[in-house]
Amino acid sequence: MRRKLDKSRDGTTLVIATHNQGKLREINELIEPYGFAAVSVGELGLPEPAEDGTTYIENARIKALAAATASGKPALADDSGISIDALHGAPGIFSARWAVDKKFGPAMERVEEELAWREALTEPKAHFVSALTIAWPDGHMEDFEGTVHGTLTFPPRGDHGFGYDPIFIAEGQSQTFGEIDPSIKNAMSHRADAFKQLAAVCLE
Ligand code: ITT
Repeated sequence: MRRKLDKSRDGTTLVIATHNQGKLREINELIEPYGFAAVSVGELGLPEPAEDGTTYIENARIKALAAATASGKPALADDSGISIDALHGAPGIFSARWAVDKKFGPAMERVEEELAWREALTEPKAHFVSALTIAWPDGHMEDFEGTVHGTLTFPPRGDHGFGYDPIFIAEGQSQTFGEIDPSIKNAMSHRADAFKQLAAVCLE
């Protein structure tokens, strides 16, 4: 049975199981119109579980369940990444790990180098994926996965967003996710796609 968030039972605060401030900002904007306020696992002082799943959904479930169990409240986690066709889907679930010390300048340079080495730098196709999981303290979980397709561009452009946003141009756009207004990204992104599905099932 699918489960909705019920404000009378669950309250109006949703624990967001991320330590990534960019994601937190975007998720906050997505849940706010539904009357929920976010509190992050960082603010609650909860530890980061090991993300040793082999899929986005497995990792989102690990993060959401750990946060729901530790806080006693429903928790929402996002596991996401970018897959590049010419790199056979890499970095994929390892997108965060390509950013050694959380530095995305070198991670985007690595993407460019790997594409150059394969002579695949002409409008390389890529897509972002976001898996969103809501977990309740009793262990019930609901999962959703969203995608946005586009192409990569080098050098990186724009200061908005986070992570790989400065090299990604979504289909139908001419500016990178780093350049466009954040509200436009947040209406068409992989995270927005997953959230639309989540809202249809779990929110009023
Ligand atoms: P949490 O696990 O604490 O949520 P994280 O940054 O480690 O934070 P992930 O393990 O899900 O998150 O790694 C996802 C990486 O994929 C993230 O670090 C970004 O580099 C990239 N990514 C995901 N969504 C993105 C987006 O909307 N724009 C740019 N890069 C994104």
